[in-house]
Amino acid sequence: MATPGAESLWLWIGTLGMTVGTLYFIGRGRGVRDPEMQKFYIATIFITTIAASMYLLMATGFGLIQVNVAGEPLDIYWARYADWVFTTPLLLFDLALLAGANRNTIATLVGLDVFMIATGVIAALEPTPAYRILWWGISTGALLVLLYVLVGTLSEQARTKSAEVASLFGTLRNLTIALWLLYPVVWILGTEGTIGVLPLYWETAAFMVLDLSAKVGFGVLLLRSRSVLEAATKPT
Ligand code: RET
Repeated sequence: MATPGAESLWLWIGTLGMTVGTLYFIGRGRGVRDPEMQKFYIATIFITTIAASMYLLMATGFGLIQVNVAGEPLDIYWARYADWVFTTPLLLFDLALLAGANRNTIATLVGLDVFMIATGVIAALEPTPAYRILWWGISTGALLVLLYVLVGTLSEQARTKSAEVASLFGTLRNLTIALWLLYPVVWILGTEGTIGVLPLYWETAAFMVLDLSAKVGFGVLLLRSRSVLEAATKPT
């Protein structure tokens, strides 16, 4: 275990933001009785609950380890990956639910997603710089295929839904594409990559802003209107 440095400021802000998001989503979900609609609230509340606890783990230093890369010690926040491996499938589940996706599409998306995070963990722990980049490339490849399924198959399924559902799906899908593509960029520019343009302090800030937008921002947009969620759960 290592001690977090000045970047812990951002980790505490992340913890607070995810906690506030969780409480807000719990508030929004009160009184929702329809089991199909409850799925949106359950998934979204779990997303920020998991993130809040993993941010706390990082802020308190437990979620941090040191690995040796080319003989030099490197600080790795492993708790990020523990967060992402559960929360990114849940975000995709929310999108799939909105689009009325079938089981095969959901399984494909979740499978690609878990593969992406797992190969990202290998990239983070690998001691040889060239192999770190190789695993980053494999993980980024999985992300691109995943986004392709999102734009193709899932968007096609969303088009069978009512106009307002299809429009909310479009907004959330575009937000997801824009934000998710930035993760591998921050990773490779940051301390995990070999270029090292972004110091740990700014890398942590960047991931915190991305995480809050991709989770709390996403959830606020998704749970904003009950009538849209109601329309999404009705067969068309
Ligand atoms: C890693 C490193 C290797 C390459 C790629 C990555 C992608 C990560 C993504 C994370 C998304 C996280 C979200 C969190 C929600 O708050 C693992 C950084 C492709 C896409 C949306």
